[in-house]
Amino acid sequence: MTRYPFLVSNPVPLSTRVEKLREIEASQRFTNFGPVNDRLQQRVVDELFDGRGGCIAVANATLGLMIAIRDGTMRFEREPRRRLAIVPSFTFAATAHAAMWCNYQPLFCDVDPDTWLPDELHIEALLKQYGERVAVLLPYATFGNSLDLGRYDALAAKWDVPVVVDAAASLGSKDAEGRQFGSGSKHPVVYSMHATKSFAAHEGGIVYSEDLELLGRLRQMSNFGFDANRIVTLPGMNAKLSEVAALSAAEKLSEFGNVVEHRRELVETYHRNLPMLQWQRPAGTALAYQFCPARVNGPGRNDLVDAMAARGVELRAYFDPPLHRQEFFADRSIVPDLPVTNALSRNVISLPVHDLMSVEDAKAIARELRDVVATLNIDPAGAAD
Ligand code: T4K
Repeated sequence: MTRYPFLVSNPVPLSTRVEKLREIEASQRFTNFGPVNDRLQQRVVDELFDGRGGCIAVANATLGLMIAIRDGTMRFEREPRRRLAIVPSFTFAATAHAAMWCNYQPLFCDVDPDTWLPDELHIEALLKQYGERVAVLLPYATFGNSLDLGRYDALAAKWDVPVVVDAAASLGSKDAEGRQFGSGSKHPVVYSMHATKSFAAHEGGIVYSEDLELLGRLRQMSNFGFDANRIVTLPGMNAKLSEVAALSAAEKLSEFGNVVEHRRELVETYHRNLPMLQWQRPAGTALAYQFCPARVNGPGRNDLVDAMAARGVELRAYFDPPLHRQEFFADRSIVPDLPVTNALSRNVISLPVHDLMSVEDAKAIARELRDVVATLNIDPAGAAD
């Protein structure tokens, strides 16, 4: 029996917000940029981004990525050679899918062995090698870690390519200056509010940028490309967030500070109680921790996951297999040598972190894990296999 589930989704229970649901029903405004959406967007900018820049709410982060990629690459529409999107393989399927829906072929880059962020030197080497075939850079802010956006500004300028940031797990993560990761970015930065994220709504996404004109285009693209006269002047789809979904997100925003603080305590408990594991090196000042990833070097990762499951502790291994080892992507992508991704994905585990867990639960899970490591004779601090 599972005593400690990997994840328990915790969106705000809307059954306790009946008055607010009634207001939506009474307004007869259910979607298409209604007042609950407007207020959510304003509050996200004010409360998470200190009033800097702007954002649009979208139905989910995958659609947010798609419209942002489409917008950034529109200037290449008549350049048939520009067909590549540089994407890490150590990410969730959505990053590469978003590029492929926009008709770009993933060109996978490796990650840094310590921060697990996309390796900018490898990206630059790929840009040198593939030059004008590259249409877009799609870095993922791995597990909420902070990308150095200044480096991406420089790459974008030097190679004349747009950048779209996949920051799916980054709401609540702080950059090196202590600001919400993404603050002040001129590129679109896309966050998820999926039920499994620390910022758990039901479904939903936020696209943030300091470039308000860019956001205006994305808003139009999210509504079939209609301009103010309902004439289509941009590529369009339906990526709008409903008013009920926006309510779910707004209610989560009100408690989000406590959510992040609690998750930080759980992860610090793991760090203190499992000193033999290798942790992701934070590049910013804080992470929002959708879960707690760690690296277990030496063979035995799968045995460890199975042994923990037998003790009622559910672990996961995000992201194993990485994208380039999944046939669908492998058949349709360019796969250079990815030594760090290969080693990291073989050794990674994700420890449970969720709002309903206590610090005592994290200690108990750590005890079980120490015991399993000793029983299986795994050397987590050993050399990577
Ligand atoms: N880019 C990146 C890098 C991402 O990680 C994601 C999403 C995206 C883009 C796209 O964002 P969205 O378009 O979704 O806004 C889960 C999430 O479904 C997915 O959103 C997330 N990344 C990914 C990292 O995790 P799965 O396929 O692993 O989910 P699943 O169904 O196995 O659930 C994970 C755990 O959560 C299970 O233990 C069950 C539990 N759970 C799940 C749901 C849906 C619940 O307790 N309640 C629930 O309602 O992808």
